[in-house]
Amino acid sequence: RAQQGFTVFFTGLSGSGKSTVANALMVKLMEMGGRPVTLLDGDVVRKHLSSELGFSKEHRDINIKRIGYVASEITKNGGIAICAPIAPYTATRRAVREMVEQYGAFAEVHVSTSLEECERRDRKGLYKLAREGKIKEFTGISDPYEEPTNPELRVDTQGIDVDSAAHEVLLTLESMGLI
Ligand code: GGZ
Repeated sequence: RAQQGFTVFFTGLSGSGKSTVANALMVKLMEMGGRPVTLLDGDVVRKHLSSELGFSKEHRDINIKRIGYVASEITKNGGIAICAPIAPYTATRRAVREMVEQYGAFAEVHVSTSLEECERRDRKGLYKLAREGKIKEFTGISDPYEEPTNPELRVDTQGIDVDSAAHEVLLTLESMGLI
């Protein structure tokens, strides 16, 4: 039978490497051909789908559920959805999993790069602003991040390159019988 659709759901702190690994994974999956691949990246979604939302728990939950809904539709139609938001709340991640699993498989990938390392990188200068109190409710600094307890994969981008991290995700998908 035709291969089922699935969703790869990255979660992790700002600057953990979610987007970078998600992009590398997208390229690898596209090269394999077969199914269409759709990337729902955190900041792109915020720009096009959730532009009116802020970072309160309520707004983050709405944002994640929108991403989950789109991913579930893609999965339903046999495609591959790659999501890469922070998604700090366990219950909300579980709700998305349940939405997607009605139609196909769900692989949660915890990009577990430590707060210390994310803050050391501070690629966009946001951690500095958060420390100064200029950005409120910043994940890891002044807002919670609930660590996933049972992700399909955990990958720390400190000490492993992007390509290897994306390869680990591919191996996980292979072991799940999805590719
Ligand atoms: C966390 C924030 C915040 C606050 C702005 N907390 O590194 P970035 O810049 O590009 O990724 C972060 C992005 C997080 O949006 P998400 O939609 O992924 O978050 S959630 O899943 O919680 O809805 C960061 C930027 O937005 N950003 N303010 N207060 N990240």
